[in-house]
Amino acid sequence: MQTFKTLSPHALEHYEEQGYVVLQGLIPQELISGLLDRVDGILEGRYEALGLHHVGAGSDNSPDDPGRLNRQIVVVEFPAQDPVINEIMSFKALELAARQLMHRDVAEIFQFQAMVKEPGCDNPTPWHQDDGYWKYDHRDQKAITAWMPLLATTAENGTMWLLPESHKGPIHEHVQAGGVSNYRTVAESIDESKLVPLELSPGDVSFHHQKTIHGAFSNSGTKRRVIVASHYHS
Ligand SMILES: O=C(O)CCC(=O)C(=O)O
Repeated sequence: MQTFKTLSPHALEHYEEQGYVVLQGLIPQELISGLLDRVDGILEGRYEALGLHHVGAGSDNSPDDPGRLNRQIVVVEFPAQDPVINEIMSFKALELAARQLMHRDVAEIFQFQAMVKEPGCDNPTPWHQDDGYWKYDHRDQKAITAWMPLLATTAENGTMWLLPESHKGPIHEHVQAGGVSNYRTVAESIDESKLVPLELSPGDVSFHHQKTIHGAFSNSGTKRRVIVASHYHS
């Protein structure tokens, strides 16, 4: 497991230039396996959803909404009442990295989510900027997402793809994805040939900027995709 107090100049520069950076082996494997059991257990009803904000479909605006097939947990209270979710939400190395990447003295977690894409489900995550939802940039606030696979992610199994350097542009206009979805997507089409897949192992963390365009294709592989993400602002 990697521990650190200060990010390397290389990591900081990669984030500044590309709008994201991967830190390998940051989260201990015991916490990863505990979280995987917790996420599956809450979605299957084996564990109680303690004070959780939302458990169920990722987006469920209409019966035609592909977002319905994303099974999701969203927590907006901190500390979280679930002990394992609280452990990742209060994981110090994530907060330290978020602070340094945002160049702020403080990084506060304001949301946690888990998202499952089972093999064969037609449930892409539309291309979006997180700040298309949050609008922190308009208030001169910073925000960052720490995205963490609980199982290995590949280009085939619905990993997240990022558009490098897109954080240097504006907040784009966002519209409802597919016209039926609660998910939002950038209104203009993006150059998919420039997208980069996050092929990561459990324990790795990818941090992305609030303006970096990202999303995911459906899981066309044979292995499950289970990820969690913590969102920090300052
Ligand atoms: O993993 C995904 O499908 C999308 C996650 C996402 O949009 C995020 O963590 O900001």
